[in-house]
Amino acid sequence: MPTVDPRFSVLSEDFATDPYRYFAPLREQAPVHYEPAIDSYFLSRYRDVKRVLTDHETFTTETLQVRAEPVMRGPVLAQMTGAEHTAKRKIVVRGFTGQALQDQIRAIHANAAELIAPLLPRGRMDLVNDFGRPLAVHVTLDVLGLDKKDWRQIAAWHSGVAEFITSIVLTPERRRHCMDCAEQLEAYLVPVIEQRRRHPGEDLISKLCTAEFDGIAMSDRDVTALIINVLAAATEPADKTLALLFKHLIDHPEQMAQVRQDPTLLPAAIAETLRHTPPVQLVPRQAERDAVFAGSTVPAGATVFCLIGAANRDPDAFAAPDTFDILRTDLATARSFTAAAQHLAFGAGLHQCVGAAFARAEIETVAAMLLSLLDQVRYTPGVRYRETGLYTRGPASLCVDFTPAQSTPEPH
Ligand code: 2IO
Repeated sequence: MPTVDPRFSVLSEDFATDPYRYFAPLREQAPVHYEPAIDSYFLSRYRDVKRVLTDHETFTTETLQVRAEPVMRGPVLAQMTGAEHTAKRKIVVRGFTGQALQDQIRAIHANAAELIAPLLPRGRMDLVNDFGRPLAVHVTLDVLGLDKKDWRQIAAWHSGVAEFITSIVLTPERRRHCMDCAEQLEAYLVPVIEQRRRHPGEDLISKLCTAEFDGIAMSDRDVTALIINVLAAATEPADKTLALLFKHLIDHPEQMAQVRQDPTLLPAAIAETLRHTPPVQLVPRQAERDAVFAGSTVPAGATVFCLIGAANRDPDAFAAPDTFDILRTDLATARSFTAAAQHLAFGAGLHQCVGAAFARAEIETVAAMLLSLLDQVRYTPGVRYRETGLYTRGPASLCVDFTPAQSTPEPH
């Protein structure tokens, strides 16, 4: 096992290549790892991460003012507190549950069927770049009620926004590029919001524009920030989770066979994918007062990063944590997409992901469709597998060969 060298850095090339091999040494030898270049602390133990995410008095989301607000063009939900947060969170939850979610599942199904059709006869595809990524963008645009003919432009602006949020260090040039993307995206959204306020439809933007909770409604700035927030949050992790699920199932043929034989195991496979390889690896917080972890002090005012991937593989929380096992008994599937989730892929506490149920529906719907359409899914020979990203992390590509199944997609 590697030891944590005093020169070890989460900003190093080595860590970026394979962070997972550093998680055990970090948990054991440097549970409070300080990174001088960015004056931040990295926590890796399950109980410490859980504490940071749930002790809202000591650890706030204040850091998003510099890490997110500039490109979100307004305050996002996760920055809000108190009655305002409760009310606006309820509005967003409503937009992702009940009838709204049922409509969204229909859109997911339709988009997936449309995108997979031309790929099927080829017997080969890149699950990330040919399918998962465009799918994530198309679905998100449908949810928001934005025009899919603009999808490449919106996806390009979005990647600038995502780069800003998920970069640990940004050069002034990249920062300028990200800000340009965000400003153009905002300019694109302003007339849309104006139009939805006048003629609301069934889409999420209309709901954000018209909804009220306890007499609290959303300002134009709130709506803009929430649209950009949803765009990033529904796009960034989606293709990664889908590809990681397939990677794990390809790597564990016996579990692939079990899921194919009993599709009701799919949610367990998704939950285990989120535990084993969470697509969002970092969650930032700000310490409002000194806090002691395992004998080390995180000083008041410090930025703290929760290492979600490390926490999810803490042996104090999960047995044989490095093993991918869809049948593990210490990860309850029914709880895995709710506030009672044991894994921390959706965070925890007041700001836990509002899109968890939507995420589950999306990955479940699409994975079920792929499993029924693609037989004998295997790696394309000779293609090297590579993951990228420190903040959001996933396969750069996942090239697979398959045999098209004899069935056609069921109408939904
Ligand atoms: C801007 C990393 C895309 C969220 C943030 C406040 C976004 C917030 C997250 C996830 C995924 C992003 N944070 N979703 O970690 O809404």
